[in-house]
Amino acid sequence: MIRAALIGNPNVGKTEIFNHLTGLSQSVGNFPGVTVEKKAGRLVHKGQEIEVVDLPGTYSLTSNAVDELVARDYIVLERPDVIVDIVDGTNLERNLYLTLLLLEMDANLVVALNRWDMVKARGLKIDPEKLSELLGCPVVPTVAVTGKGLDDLTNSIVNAAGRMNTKGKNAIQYENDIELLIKKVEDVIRESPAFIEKYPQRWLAIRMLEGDERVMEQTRAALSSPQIARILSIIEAGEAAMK
Ligand SMILES: Nc1nc2c(ncn2[C@@H]2O[C@H](COP(=O)(O)OP(=O)(O)OP(=O)(O)O)[C@@H](O)[C@H]2O)c(=O)[nH]1
Ligand SMILES: [Mg+2]
Repeated sequence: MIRAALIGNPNVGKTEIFNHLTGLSQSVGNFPGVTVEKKAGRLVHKGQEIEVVDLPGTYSLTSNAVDELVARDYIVLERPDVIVDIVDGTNLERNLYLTLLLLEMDANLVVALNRWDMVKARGLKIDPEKLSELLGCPVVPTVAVTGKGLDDLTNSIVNAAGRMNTKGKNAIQYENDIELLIKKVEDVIRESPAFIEKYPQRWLAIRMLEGDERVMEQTRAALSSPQIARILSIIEAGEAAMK
């Protein structure tokens, strides 16, 4: 069975897509924040069973906001095989922030370029193929309300699951000195196999360098004091170098 999760900013059409795919009916609303709990459903596509999870809307994965944690925890802890990032095509720039965060996590990503009907109606110029090239993942135009593009989307999910284990692909590379810091932090984290079994190590390292409070808390719980001291000194050295 393929496990796929639908993630995206609030009010972009995730639940509408979930309902079409699974035949279930979660409530859809014309305002953000309708989905507060994750919900799972199933479908069979060309003989392949797929479990789809509909997540509450989220703008980022670094935030400490409680309502964003459901989505973040699901993705980080449950590690679905494929993450389907539903993007509102009429609000592309804002939506792509989350897409970049997902790429940074080495997520096995498929992007649904939703509200394609409105993109067309407004005469917006978006080239899905070009976008796919830039992001390094499939981009499928969809119209959630009519179901247009959802068959293509499901095909892309199955294909993405087939090329699972893109780990280490690191779609986003930072400048050399930052990459070096990430590597140093990773070296420390790797000493605790239980910790990195739970979380992707590169993702953890980047969050620590970014000063993510929740990740630091979890780090303090998982690592020894000398290890934490080493990480803090890498962060400090990095901050000093960046000034
Ligand atoms: N025209 C058009 N409207 C859409 C499309 N997709 C979704 N909508 C509408 O957008 C609104 C939000 O859809 P939802 O499926 O509830 O969005 P969501 O992403 O689940 O929202 P949250 O759970 O609040 O994060 C609904 O009124 C949908 O009918 C689309 O492709 N085209
Ligand atoms: Mg929803």
